[in-house]
Amino acid sequence: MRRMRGFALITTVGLIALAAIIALNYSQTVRQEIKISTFELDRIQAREAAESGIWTALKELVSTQAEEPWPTNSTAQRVAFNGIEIEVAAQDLSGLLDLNTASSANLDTVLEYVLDDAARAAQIRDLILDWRDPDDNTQPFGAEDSDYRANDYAYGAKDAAFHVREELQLLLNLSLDEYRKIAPYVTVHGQSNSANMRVAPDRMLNAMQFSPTSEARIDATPLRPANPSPRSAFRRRFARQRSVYEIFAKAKKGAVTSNVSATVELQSTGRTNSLYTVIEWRESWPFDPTDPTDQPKDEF
Ligand SMILES: [Ca+2]
Ligand SMILES: [Ca+2]
Repeated sequence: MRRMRGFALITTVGLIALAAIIALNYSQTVRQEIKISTFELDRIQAREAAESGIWTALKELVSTQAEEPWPTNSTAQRVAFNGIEIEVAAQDLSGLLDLNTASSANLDTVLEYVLDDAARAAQIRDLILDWRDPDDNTQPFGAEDSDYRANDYAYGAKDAAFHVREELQLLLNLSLDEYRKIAPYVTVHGQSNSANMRVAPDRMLNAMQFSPTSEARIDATPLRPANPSPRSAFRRRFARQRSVYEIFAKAKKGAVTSNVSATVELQSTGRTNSLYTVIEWRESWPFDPTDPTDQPKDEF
């Protein structure tokens, strides 16, 4: 009888211990889930805030009533959404160098500044020219179909316009590091042989201003009059053939940082009843637009 009681006691103690272990595990799991939920909530709120930053900038860009139009040279602006501070920078893409229309001299200027290597700059300049020109005649340091074939590439020179900035990475032997250095200076939406210095970001001003070979001339006219008229600002903004902007927004919530970027074209005619078209939307930044240096970031 005593032995049976002893056995029952051991069993009971064992069961209590097991229950305690299960309860402990359960509470740890709950704590873990709460932590994950908080992180997930922060992630959602940060993303929502960053997206609202894009729409805020877009609203400013299309607004005809703005007393002080937003800077479009990548100068960071701060706005808030649901108590979350957002950093937003808009870049008029005529302020960057167009891969399709940039003159050979201007490509050279920017590439030499960015790479700090005149010989390599000349090579990449010629690779760009051969990629976009329709002929099969190789530039002195460039590459056409036969050169790509000789290097075991499955494709040749495109002989047509760059469609996106990232296409640069397809050029013969162009490294990822070189691409990351060049990317912040170039676009496919500039539509000019040079960069518009009045809306160029600081890094582009540095690249163009300090080069003796630069073809760019700084226009001394201020970007806008001291007391801007919204109507004239509107007309000026839409006077160009196309107005394309790249907008960057960053929002932080808790331990989460959300970066969103968008390329948008503002419409000048009523063909589509829409004031803008989103050309690209990214859940990341291709580079830090507010960084005045040309050092690439790791979080590409
Ligand atoms: Ca060629
Ligand atoms: Ca070609």
